[in-house]
Amino acid sequence: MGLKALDYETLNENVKKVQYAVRGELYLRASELQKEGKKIIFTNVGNPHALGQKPLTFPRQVVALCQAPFLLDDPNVGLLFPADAIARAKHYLSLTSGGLGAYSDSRGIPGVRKEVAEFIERRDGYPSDPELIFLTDGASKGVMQILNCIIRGEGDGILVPVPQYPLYSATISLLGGSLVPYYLEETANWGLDVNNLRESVAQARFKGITVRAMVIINPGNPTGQCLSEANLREIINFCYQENLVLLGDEVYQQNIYQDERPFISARKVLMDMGPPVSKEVQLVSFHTVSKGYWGECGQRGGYFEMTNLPPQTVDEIYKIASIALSPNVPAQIFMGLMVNPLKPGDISYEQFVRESQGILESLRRRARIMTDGFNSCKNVVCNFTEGAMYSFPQIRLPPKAIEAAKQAGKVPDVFYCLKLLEATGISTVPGSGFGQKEGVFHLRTTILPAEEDMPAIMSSFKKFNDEFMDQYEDNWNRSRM
Ligand code: DCS
Repeated sequence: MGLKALDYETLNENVKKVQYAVRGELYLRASELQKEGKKIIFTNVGNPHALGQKPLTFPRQVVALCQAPFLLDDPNVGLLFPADAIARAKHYLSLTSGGLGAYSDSRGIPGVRKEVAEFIERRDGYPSDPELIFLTDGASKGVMQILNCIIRGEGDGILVPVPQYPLYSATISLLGGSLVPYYLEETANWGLDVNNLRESVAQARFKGITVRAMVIINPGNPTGQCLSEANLREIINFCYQENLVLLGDEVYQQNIYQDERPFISARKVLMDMGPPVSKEVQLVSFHTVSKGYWGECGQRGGYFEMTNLPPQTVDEIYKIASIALSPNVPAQIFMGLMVNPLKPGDISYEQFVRESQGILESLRRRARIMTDGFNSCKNVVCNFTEGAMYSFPQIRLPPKAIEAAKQAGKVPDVFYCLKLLEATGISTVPGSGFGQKEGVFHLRTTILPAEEDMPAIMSSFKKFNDEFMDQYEDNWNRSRM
């Protein structure tokens, strides 16, 4: 008998090439240790509820009622649910064709897409067309759909920031395209220098690659930086000159921990620039219910909005979305609730504000505790987390540690992160999973562990790190004597 299609040897090579470190070697080892009874602090994934964040009450009340519509007929419903949650549940149910158990339109429920368009208009000050908004199962699925439409083969390149969230590298590999890296400047707070972009494009072209699109992650993952308006304008101009589609990953737009650079959307900057740029540059922007103070990762809700795409392309994207029939319907309701939140005067408003502000303010404090903690450690330097959910310290590994890693058959930062995991139970992602400059090492943690646990986590990190450094530096120094 010959090999079968699902025998490993004959699998689609693109599938085998994919690497996704956020759930890679470190995560697998952490899961093993957990099974053996060790206490693991999972800081490898930006998954707030898994680290104890409580869901916001109002959206869960609304979705609970949508899931169990018979409760709406119960005369006692008003004892358990506030009137605004009941009204909102009825509103969303009226938008569905048969409740949460029915497929929706493949682009998402029209009434929810209208709420998204109204949100974008309020945020940016420019009208948005619900017909150009598609709801998706998390932002991930949207990114995959759009990259799928762009990448025709390995001659097609996508500009991706390095370090980057590996959804991009993994999807580009899977689709058989080429990743064209542009480096973020660590010494400039992970800023984006447009000259680096030009250099990257020139190098790719030299190799015969057609650069088709550019990804920005704002605020950045894993780097946490917030792009300034001026920087966004430069990026958009660059896309205009180079004829690139701009993919704006804006899933962390609520997660901002500094006041100098509030979030500004790529779409607003594009519109502010006026014609011809605002009429020419093709932009797709992504958002999610997984992040912000919602953190509803498990619900899998997202959307993308398309700007300056021709109607035939939008139709093709609709056709492809139709193959999967419908995005997850409960998640669409979460998206509606996120973009159309309670207003002052609503019965549940104050509680909602209290809960959401509480989460955001705590995240801001945790961002500070983590950065300060890392910067107090030997051979560790860390930019402040301006936004998103991660801290990305640089770990300056002594040559002896790099040598020891080689001996162990490990990439140096994987070696360090494994030792950290074994010693402290802190499960991180090595910087190599996101890409980094040659010979420079990092790790990524989320800033999500409970605030009261933070001091203990940081001191256990420091103890491990400083001992690790002493161990390998001592050896190094002694061997040089
Ligand atoms: N874009 C970025 C930049 C992300 O960080 C993530 C998730 C996504 C898109 C996709 O999110 P959803 O599909 O849930 O909408 N971040 C992963 C991470 O780095 N840790 O946790 C998940």
